[in-house]
Amino acid sequence: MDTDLTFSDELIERLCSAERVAAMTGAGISAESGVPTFRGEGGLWKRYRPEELANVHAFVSDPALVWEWYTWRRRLIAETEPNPGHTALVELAQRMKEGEGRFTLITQNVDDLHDRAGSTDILKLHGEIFRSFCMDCGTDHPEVRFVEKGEVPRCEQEGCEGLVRPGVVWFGEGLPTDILQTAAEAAGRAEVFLSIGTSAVVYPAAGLIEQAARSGAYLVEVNVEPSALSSVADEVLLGPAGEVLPALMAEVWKEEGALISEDS
Ligand code: BJW
Ligand code: ZN
Repeated sequence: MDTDLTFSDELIERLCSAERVAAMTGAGISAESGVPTFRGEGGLWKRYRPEELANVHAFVSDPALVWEWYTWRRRLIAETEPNPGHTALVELAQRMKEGEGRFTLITQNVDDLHDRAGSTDILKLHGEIFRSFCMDCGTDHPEVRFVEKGEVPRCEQEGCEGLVRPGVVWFGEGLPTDILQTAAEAAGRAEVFLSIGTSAVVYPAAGLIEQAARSGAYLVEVNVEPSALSSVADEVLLGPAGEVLPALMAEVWKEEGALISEDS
C-alpha cells in the first residue's frame, strides 16, 4: 500500500501544544502484530458474524464451541508481540506527562499488547481476553487459561459450579460503567483525539469518537482504509498504524526540538 507519511503543520502544532490528548484504538493497531481484525479483509470472524458468537446466548447454548474459539485466540495472542504502533503511544504518553499534559488511552481491544508495550492506566472498554470469571458468583479463575477442546470449565467455589466465561464484553452487555464514564470525560475534554485502527461501528465505543468531535476535539483517524468515521474526521492518515504512529511521533519530536532551540 502507498503510505503518505507527511503530516499537516496544523496536526503537529496541535499535538505539540495540546494539554489533553486522547486516543482510542481498535483491532487494527494489533493487526501488524499478527492478531486478526474482526471485520473486513482477513477478518477473524469470517465463518461467523461477530454478533453470532460474541453474545451470552451463544455461550450458554454451546460453551464448548465458544471456549474453543477463545482458546484459539488466547494462544494466538500469547505468541504475538507489540508493534511500533503500540510503542508510539507509550512515547506519546511519556511526552505528554513530561509537559504536564494528560494523555488518555482508551482501547476496544481485549488483547494485552498495549500493556506489554508499556502503556499504563489503559481504559479497556471491552474487557480482557485472558481473564476468566464465574458467571454465577463472579469469582475470578486465573487458572482457566487454555481450555481443552470439548471441555467446559466450571466454578469450584463451594456449592457453585457456575459456568466460567472469558472476561470480555459481549454484544448486549453493558460496558464497565466507571471505565466508560472516565473514557467519556477524556473524550469530552480532549483537544486532539486519535481514532486508530477501528471500523467505528460498535457502540457505545464509537460514540466516544462522536462525542470528542462534538466537544471540539481535532479528530484524527489512522486507518489503512476509509471507515465510517472518515467523513467527519479533521484528518485521515491512511496507512498502517505501525508505520503512521512512529512517523507522527518523530515529527512531533522534530518540532519540539526546533521550538527548544528557538528558545535557547
Ligand atoms: C488497520 C490496520 C492497520 C486494519 N493499521 N488500521 C447504537 C446503534 C446501533 C447498535 C447499538 C448502539 N448501541 C449499542 C448497540 C448494540 C451493539 C452494537 O454496537 N452493535 C453494532 C455492531 C450494530 N453494542 C453492544 O451490544 C454493546 N453493549 C451495549 O450497548 O449494551 C447496552 C446495555 C446497557 C446496559 C445494560 C445492558 C446492555 C457491547 C459491545 C461489545 C463489543 N464486543 C466485541 C467483542 C469483544 C470480545 C471478543 O473480542 O471476543 O468487541 S465485538 C468486536 O468489535 C470487539 C471489538 O472491540 C469491537 C470493535 O471492533 P474494531 O476494533 O473496530 O475492529 P474491526 O475489525 O471492526 O475494525 C478494524 C479496523 O482496523 C478496520 O477499519 C481496518 O481497516 C483497520 N485496520 N489493519 C490501522 N495495520
Ligand atoms: Zn462461581
